[in-house]
Amino acid sequence: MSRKRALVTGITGQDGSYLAEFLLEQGYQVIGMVRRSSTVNFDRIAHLQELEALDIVQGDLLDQMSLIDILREYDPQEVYNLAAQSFVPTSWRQPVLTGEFTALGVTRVLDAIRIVNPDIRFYQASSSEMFGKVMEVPQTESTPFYPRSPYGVAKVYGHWITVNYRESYNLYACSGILFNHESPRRGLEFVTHKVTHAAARIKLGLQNELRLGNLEAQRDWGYAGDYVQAMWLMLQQDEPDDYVVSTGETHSVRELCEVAFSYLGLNYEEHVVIDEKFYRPAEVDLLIGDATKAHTQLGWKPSVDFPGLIRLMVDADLEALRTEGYG
Ligand code: NAP
Ligand code: F7E
Repeated sequence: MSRKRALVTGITGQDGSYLAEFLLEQGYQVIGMVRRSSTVNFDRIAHLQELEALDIVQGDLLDQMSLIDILREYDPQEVYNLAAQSFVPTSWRQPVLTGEFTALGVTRVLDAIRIVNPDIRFYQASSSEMFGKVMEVPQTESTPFYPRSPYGVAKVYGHWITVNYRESYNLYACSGILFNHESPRRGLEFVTHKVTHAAARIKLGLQNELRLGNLEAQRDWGYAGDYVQAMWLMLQQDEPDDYVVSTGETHSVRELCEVAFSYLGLNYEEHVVIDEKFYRPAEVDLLIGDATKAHTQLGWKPSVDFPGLIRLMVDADLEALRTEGYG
């Protein structure tokens, strides 16, 4: 029997690497779409690259034909659209580009599916940033959206075009509304990794100060390895639907600093410096998700709690620095 095939856009990102690992473990042939660049940056998937069940192909969310050609050539049964400009502050600096990738890119993938094979099952990486200035606490699948950044606005478009193509063309298309999820593979500009990495460097005497923005912002932080399993589960149901994926707990950036620094026997107040540069033009103050639907219909539950997540990231940062010869 031939393997099931899945196309993953954004395979070089945090989630793409965990999803690829998970799908390969399930026996899939994984087709990873990467955009062309002058230098190859496959750090997160380097350990998978030699596997016969992984094909890396060039394509871009900005280029419709590349998407159509990939679907024609590889004939996947499932497509996971994880590619996006995903850093919120950049979305104010590059709002049009963010809209092209993160919003219209979704339509390009959906159109490619509609044209090549409407039986393909589609997952869209939607975001809790769509809730923005929250209209309800906690947030569920029916909470109205009020995005607070060009990124959030683009994700609202991506969500609704997914729903629209499901309703217009009867596609099996799902939108996963995932709350913040982190890991040692998280980009260093995101606040969790920025804090755990700096705490580890301070512990080893490599720096003394950490400059941050709004310490009072609250997020529902989970572990990326858990969240990619929810993506897959969404595409294994009888009917397509949209799901919130979250832990149901919220913590502030200040608490994040406390947990990371105290784990290393440090006092964050002696190192953290507030820098206006990291404040946003419009902030998302509080996110907390209610994932009851994912629990009951998908049987999905997170396995890593907030302190456990932060400690595993600190441990990984320390380990990486020691491997580089520090400490
Ligand atoms: P990430 O680490 O920033 O990865 C983004 C990926 O998208 C990278 O592989 C990047 O490729 C690729 N990409 C960007 N623009 C592209 C284009 N024009 N064509 C093809 N590929 C392109 O993001 P992540 O944290 O893994 O998140 C995955 C998805 O989930 C994103 O859509 C994000 O917006 C969404 N999301 C994330 C979270 C979270 O907490 N992590 C929560 C909710 C939703 P390069 O390596 O070439 O840059
Ligand atoms: O910020 C505050 C900042 O950049 C979290 C993306 O994956 O999750 C992510 O978006 C909070 C914000 O993530 C700094 O103001 C304080 O309130 O880690 P972040 P995000 O903006 O929540 C969602 C779900 C996505 O979909 C996105 O793609 O932390 N904060 N000081 C800071 N944030 C950063 N980055 N840097 C600071 O120095």
